[in-house]
Amino acid sequence: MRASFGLLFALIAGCAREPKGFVVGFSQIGAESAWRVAETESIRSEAAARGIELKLADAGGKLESQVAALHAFLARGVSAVILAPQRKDGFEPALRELADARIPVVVVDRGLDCDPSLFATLIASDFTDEGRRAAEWLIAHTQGEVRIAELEGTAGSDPAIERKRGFDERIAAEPRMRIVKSVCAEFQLPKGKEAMEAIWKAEGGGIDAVYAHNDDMALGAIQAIEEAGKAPGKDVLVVSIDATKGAFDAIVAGKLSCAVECSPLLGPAAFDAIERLRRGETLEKRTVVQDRVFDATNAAAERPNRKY
Ligand code: GYE
Repeated sequence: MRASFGLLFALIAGCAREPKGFVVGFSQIGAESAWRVAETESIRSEAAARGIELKLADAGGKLESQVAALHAFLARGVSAVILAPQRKDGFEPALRELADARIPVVVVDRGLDCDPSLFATLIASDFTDEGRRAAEWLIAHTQGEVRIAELEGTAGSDPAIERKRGFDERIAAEPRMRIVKSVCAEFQLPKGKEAMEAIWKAEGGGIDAVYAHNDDMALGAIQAIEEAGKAPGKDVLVVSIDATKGAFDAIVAGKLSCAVECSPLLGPAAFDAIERLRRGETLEKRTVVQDRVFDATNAAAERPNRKY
């Protein structure tokens, strides 16, 4: 049934909706991190460059608001939807309504646990692999016992689940490495700092490394480590994921040890997908964004090229 999805969409977009103009609704989670701000900007600027009207709904970090935004897009009869889902669950009923109304959905940034016929494609990084690569960096750059504090992203979100899985998988083979505490800090800098302060206190400073699911939480942890009178990057190694400009600066300053890249610049790929649906093409279900790893060996050279 979904094979004809693109064609149907092309027909509908071509007849009924075209006179009103081509309007894309973008349901964004919020602005909890530098990564997400960059993603919003990428989608906004790409729509503008293509002359496509974008309706941006920022859910302020609330799942209910994201679902409400999907219902509002449905009521308005937008031509297509871009969805960056906060959690893996909770979206299926709204997606079914959009599918029934033949409004195609391009999922970006994070994956979903739902009937895959309810969205046209998913464009996102391989979060499990990001977690593995962060663990591999720590394994390669430490010796002896390593007591790790883990700062987790939003509970129930694809990147938090998979980054944990990938990291755990790799360190399971290294008995000298042990996660002593995992705390959810919701991908936010102030919460990362608070969580690190609490862990430091509870463990009496017995932490050798921090694994943060994103840069913002790592930058918060770095502040907490400094306030505890220790040197991040030396006394306590910090590794994270995203590789934002802030992370690059921290690597160059010697405070962040490693940042696994996760690109938020998803606007071009998202609108390419929409244009292809518009032409009646059927899309591959999954596009994996390719990421690199940065540390003191390559960060300074790459810093001037960073776009986020
Ligand atoms: O790593 C983090 C953000 O969903 C991949 O969400 C994204 C993650 C990103 O807030 O910084």
